[in-house]
Amino acid sequence: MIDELKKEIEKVKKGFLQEIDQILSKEDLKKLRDKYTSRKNGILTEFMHNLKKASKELRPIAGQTINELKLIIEDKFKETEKTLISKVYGRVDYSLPEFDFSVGYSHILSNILTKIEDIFLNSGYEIAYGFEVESEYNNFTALNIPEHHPARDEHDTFFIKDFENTILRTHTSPVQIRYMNEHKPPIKIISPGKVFRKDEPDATHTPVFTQVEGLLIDKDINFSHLKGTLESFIKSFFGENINVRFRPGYFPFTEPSAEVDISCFLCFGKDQDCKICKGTGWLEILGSGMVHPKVLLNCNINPEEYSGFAFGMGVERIALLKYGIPDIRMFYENDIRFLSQFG
Ligand code: 2NM
Repeated sequence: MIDELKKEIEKVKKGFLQEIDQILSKEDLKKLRDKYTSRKNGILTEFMHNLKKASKELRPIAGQTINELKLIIEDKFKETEKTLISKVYGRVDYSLPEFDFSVGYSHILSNILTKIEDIFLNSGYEIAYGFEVESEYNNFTALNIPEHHPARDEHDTFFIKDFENTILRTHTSPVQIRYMNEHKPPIKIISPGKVFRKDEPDATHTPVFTQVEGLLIDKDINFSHLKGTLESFIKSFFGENINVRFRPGYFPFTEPSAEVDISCFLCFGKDQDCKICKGTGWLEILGSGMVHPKVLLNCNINPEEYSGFAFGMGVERIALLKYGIPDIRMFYENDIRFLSQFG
């Protein structure tokens, strides 16, 4: 008797699972629900009715068996209600909120660097890379930076512990030193990359920042080549309407040396309280000069035969000025609300 009931229930269960698998609409699901659970003539209700006819001994176990079926059927209905939509529309539930499919983009500093590189690549320069860990010789000595120059102080430079004469490069000039040692002129390169200085972070300093330096060596290169090259670069990068000014400067590795300013692209020198030029009308953007003969000699280039110019710029500083960004640290905080504005 109980075995018969179990067989019967197993048959109903199998039939139910097959039926509900075919369901593709809410209407059909409701019909199926009525067929099995309707209080008037649902299959489960009928089982319960028949239970009354069972003997006292059999009733509890029969009731339990029917109940188990009821739970299975109810669970399956609940599950089907949830999955019905995705079943009908393929695998996607169009009622769910959309995924955040935002696509990545390159960092603002990468974009600026790429733009700088493209301008020089289009003028026939090659890109040279070197090492972030360098010798004191390549970073300082070869560049005519004297033994007791403050830049060599351990307060300004990261020394590698337990390694003599080993530091993190403070500029990308050692790339040019290596390149000059390995190549004969003509030389026409830029060297972009990370540089390291032991600065306390503030609105305009981070201990790691990005630099691009350039170097051109050939016969009969003079200061007018430097001027023309940098004016042309600046107009390509900032716009044709920008004016350029060269001021005398000093670097141990160039002679003469010049600081390069551009006219303020925000106020054109007309706003005494200008946020970026502070009313001066000019923004310092580059350091430059004719490569010092001693530097050429250190790299086995004859200064009687060859001359050249070099320049350097900070990528973060250019980005700060270009977009009027108040704090250099914002580039590295990786706050999407900031970075996405340049994406
Ligand atoms: C600057 C400014 C002026 C420079 C010099 C050299 C080298 F290796 F050729 F001597 N590389 N870079 C240089 C010159 C860099 O950065 C503000």
